[in-house]
Amino acid sequence: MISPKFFYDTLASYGIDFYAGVPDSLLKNLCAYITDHADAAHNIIAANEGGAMGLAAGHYLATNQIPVVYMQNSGEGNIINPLASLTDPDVYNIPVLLVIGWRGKPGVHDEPQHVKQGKVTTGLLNVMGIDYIVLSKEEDKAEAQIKKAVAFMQATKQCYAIVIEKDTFDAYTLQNVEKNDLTMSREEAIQTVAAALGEKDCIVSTTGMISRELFEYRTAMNEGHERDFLTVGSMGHASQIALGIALAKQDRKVWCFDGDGASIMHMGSMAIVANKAPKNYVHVVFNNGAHDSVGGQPTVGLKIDFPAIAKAVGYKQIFSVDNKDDLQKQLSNLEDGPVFLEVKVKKGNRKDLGRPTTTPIQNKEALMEFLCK
Ligand SMILES: Cc1ncc(C[n+]2csc(CCOP(=O)(O)OP(=O)(O)O)c2C)c(N)n1
Repeated sequence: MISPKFFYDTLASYGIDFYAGVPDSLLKNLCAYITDHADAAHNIIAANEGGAMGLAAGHYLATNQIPVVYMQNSGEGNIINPLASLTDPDVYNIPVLLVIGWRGKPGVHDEPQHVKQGKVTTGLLNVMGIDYIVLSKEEDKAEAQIKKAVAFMQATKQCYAIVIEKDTFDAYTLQNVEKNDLTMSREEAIQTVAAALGEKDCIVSTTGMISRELFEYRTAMNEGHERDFLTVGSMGHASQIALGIALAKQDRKVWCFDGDGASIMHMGSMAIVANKAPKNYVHVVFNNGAHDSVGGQPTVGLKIDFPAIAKAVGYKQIFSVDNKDDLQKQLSNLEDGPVFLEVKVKKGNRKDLGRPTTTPIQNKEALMEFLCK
């Protein structure tokens, strides 16, 4: 395996020291090392991977230094536009080193949301005309690959991708963990909100542990899963899926269980929810200030004023709570929506947290049947 320090230092030896990206579980150790070793001006956790490309391009324009964008392969969709219309040789021809975690690599078991993306990861690079290598797990070979990648980018000014397989990097534990006084766990908050739902209500939950914790709650309560749409992939779009349902099914309440990272990823969607103004819509953001599901790297979630944003775009009723009593009180106080409810929670999860045991297709079919009743 490769040590994150080796990778980071090798890039630094070529003057590559600017990082932007969205963290990934497969790159967890590398992302943690970058978070601990690059200062705030040299490591920017972006709202989404497309934004990271923009940051990288800006850094290159200002410094003439090759920047790095790190991401999960799920983020390829978010970078296709800047790859095609910003950095491409047909447009501005700007070199960015892409470091892409390869979830769902064919032949390696992974969750359903990674299967398709895993199959098309390198094909998308091919179609975009991006040269790439799959990083070797041996440091001397990896060093030679990086040397070749840098020489290519320096000569052509084109982007280049380093694709990272599972178990490429040695363990590294994040040291710079931002501390706060929050005490309620996300799971407790999810259970509290789910317990307050009406019989006909449905939930659209976001990518990562929020959906996993909701799924386990239903199982623990001996309930079915038909009321919940688990947005296992498509990070940042749960609020719009919920909006689509809420507009079409105005006789039932629709709840979006969002994360701070996910809602920031496509934050403009909040303005669309508020403007469409469905009375039956409740947007709950479980805000732990982190991308908890992929390693706990910080988001700006606890540094921004979510309620003020919700108010500015036009949500009708807005709350922010950080303990169970207040959460229960506000849940019994809900008026017509769209409602925005920020629930501040601490980081972390139960170590034995499972994964959904139903398939996405089963989930979809059960929900559609439930919505017809
Ligand atoms: C487009 C895209 N980029 C990155 C990921 C990887 N990913 C999955 S969950 C997650 C973090 C979600 O953070 P947040 O919404 O704050 O919820 P938390 O895990 O903290 O509960 C990330 C980055 C992804 N699934 N899709």
